[in-house]
Amino acid sequence: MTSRRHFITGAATMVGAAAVSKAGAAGIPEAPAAPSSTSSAATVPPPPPPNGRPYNPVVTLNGWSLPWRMKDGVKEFHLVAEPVVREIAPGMKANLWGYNGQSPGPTIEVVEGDRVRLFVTNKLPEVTSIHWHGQFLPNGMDGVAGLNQPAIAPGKTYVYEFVARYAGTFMYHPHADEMAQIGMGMMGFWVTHPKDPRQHAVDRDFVFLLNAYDIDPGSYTPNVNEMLDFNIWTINSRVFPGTDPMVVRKDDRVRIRMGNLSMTNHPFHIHGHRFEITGTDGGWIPPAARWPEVTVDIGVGQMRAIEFVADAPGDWAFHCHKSHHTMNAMGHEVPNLIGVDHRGVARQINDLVPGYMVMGDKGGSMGSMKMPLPENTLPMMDGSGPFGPIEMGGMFTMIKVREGLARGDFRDPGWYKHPAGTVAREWTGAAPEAVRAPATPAAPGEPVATVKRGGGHGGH
Ligand SMILES: [Cu+2]
Repeated sequence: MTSRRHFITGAATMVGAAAVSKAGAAGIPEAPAAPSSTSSAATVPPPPPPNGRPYNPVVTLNGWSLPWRMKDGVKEFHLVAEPVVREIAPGMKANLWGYNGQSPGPTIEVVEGDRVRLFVTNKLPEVTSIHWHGQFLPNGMDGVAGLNQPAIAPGKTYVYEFVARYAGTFMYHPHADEMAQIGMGMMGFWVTHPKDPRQHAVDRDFVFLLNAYDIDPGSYTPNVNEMLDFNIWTINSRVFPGTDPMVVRKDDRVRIRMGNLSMTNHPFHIHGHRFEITGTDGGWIPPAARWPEVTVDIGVGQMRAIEFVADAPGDWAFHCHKSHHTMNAMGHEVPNLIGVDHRGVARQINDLVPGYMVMGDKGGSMGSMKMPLPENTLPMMDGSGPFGPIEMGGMFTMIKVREGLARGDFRDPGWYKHPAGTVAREWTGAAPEAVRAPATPAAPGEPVATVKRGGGHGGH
């Protein structure tokens, strides 16, 4: 019998995770597929752990947690890297790569001190590997293809094994042909829970990854040679209004853990509350060192855990603060036409192109327009609320705070019913005179619109 010690020593001697032979395949745990069909991306709150040590499970937004098998005290997981179809939002599907039927892959939840064995089967047309971002592990388990192990060839299964040494927030992603594979959606969340479930305890613990794609309007497959100019900004490969809200009970202590595997930073902003940043991918921040914030910038390759008490009932926006990241695929080689009167030009164009519509002269608002779009293309700004168009897309969701929810009830409660007299309203009386800035106003006839051309747009 090969003891675990022998297994690890052997694996390390062979420099990396060992290939599993055909004969040994019977020993591999089954690889559960995402519980929802590929066209659905419902949030699946995980059940309490069926075995192993107890913990408080996390809720993966528009995702799920991977079941495991206990074998001789080892938690065994099976990830299958494979092509998937992900609905980005109703009206758009994308051909992505992911794990076990979904992109991102399922969340892996273990307890501090657990010995974990992860089988990784490659059903992609090219080599892959998995790097366990943030973990302390033997060098040969770190997953950098070529450096720590041979790349996993198509059709092969490798096994990784290590002890989850400390509680915290982690990710996994390929470390082989990363630009293509991460650009195709290969990534997943990893949470190591504390040994003592009372430590870092919260009432609701949400997790999601930030990713981005370059999918041309009318097409289905990301352009993986894109470096910076992505056009679909996603929370777990979903965009608003396809992102599920985070439903919480009033006065719950709430944690949101976010990881960024896109190629730019995302300043995430909460409405109606303030939070403290309590953890990074490096560990927990001591309470005395925590700052109050309403926006947290999540850099490339970083993770942030924020915590707050949800003491304000309502539907609160939670979104990336880069405006173009809360929009869907858009053309942005467009001059600013605000203030430009082009009615005359429109009339002339209409003679040539009936139905031509002037856009942008009063700003970019399009929530009330309905334009024909190419197949498989989402509107730039979308979603409707109780008061009309929300005009958001991309990295936007909501925190819905409600009184009296049952513990573990994550169902969407619908729109918030505002108490009488607490909604901004139209003023119909006489308005007091507005004070103006003392600066000299622009003289009539001076240009007010700035048209910037050329120079690219690499500054995202
Ligand atoms: Cu952003």
